[in-house]
Amino acid sequence: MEEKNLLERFEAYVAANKKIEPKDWMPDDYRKTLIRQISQHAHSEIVGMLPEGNWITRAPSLQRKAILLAKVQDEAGHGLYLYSACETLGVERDDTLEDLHSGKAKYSSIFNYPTVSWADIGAIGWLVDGAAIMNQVPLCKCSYGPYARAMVRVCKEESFHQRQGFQIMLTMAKGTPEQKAMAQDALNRWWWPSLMMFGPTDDNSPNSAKSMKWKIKLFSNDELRQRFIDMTVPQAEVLGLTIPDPDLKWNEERGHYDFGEINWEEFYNVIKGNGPCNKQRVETRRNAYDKGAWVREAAIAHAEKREARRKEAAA
Ligand code: FAQ
Repeated sequence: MEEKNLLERFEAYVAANKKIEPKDWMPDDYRKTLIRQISQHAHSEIVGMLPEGNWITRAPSLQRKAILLAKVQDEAGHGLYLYSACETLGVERDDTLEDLHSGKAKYSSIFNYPTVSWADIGAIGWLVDGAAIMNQVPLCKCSYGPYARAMVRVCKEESFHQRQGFQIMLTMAKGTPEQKAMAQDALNRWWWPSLMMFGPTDDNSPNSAKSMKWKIKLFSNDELRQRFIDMTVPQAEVLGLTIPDPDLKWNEERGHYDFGEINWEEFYNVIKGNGPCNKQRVETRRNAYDKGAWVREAAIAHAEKREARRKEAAA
């Protein structure tokens, strides 16, 4: 079939909300956009393990340690589903990881901020997982089958993570004045970076037009950011904490909260690699990859042995 006809058929398929599968014809740009977004999403999950991993041994009780350990493990799992989804598009996992290690590929800006107190673990679960869910629930209905299916399980786990974060914040906010102050301090530091997770404003989002046309993205960056704010403000009220934005105000006419200006200079600085922890995060990932070489080799040797045994038994 001619390229033009293939494209028309592809677009009609997407318009009818059908899923594109790995062996289906797809425009090169669709494939490239998916590889970019899914690999960056996978990198975000595994880099996202680092700020929280930092607190596993220091969590305040055995139960909190066990919960945090399980959450961080879930994030490793999300990274694995996403790298697998990415591989269905014809790229090698090692190449995508190389892009992370060389600084060519991005990962979410949020994971370049430090976790300085236990309350930060609450704020990450409540705000960062909250923002991740807002962005990712629509991805369960995106046009690419393997990505959409991976997202279903990811979102279920993220909603558990969000609740555990809120529960930590609630315990601290209702605790001693010092604990409440720690929770407020964490909210002050994580609020604005959480809003940046949704990406630049729609006017400054070069990838949105194509991604929305192809139903990779179903809602724009600004739409999802607004939804997140509208959902989170009442939750802060339940906690008795103050969102650090003097311009935050319910707008009856719009039916949404108005909010203050995001510091876009900070955002672009962080995604260029100059945030507080960028260098440390990439260095940690690179070391983990190098030190894990023997595990990958052993896993391959084991798989080869099993395959040889299976063939022998079948012969
Ligand atoms: N950080 O044209 P757009 C999580 C880049 S997972 C860094 O608007 P797009 C789980 C963007 O890549 C969090 N870079 O781009 C967890 C592009 O650069 P490029 C990750 C950002 O793709 C929780 C450029 O700016 N979630 O949190 C950011 O249409 C707790 C222009 O931007 C996903 O990856 C940013 N915040 O929209 C784990 C979800 N924003 O690539 C541990 C899937 C933008 O051309 C603990 N991804 N950029 O060089 C998406 O939905 C989209 O990719 C957006 C960006 C919305 C992130």
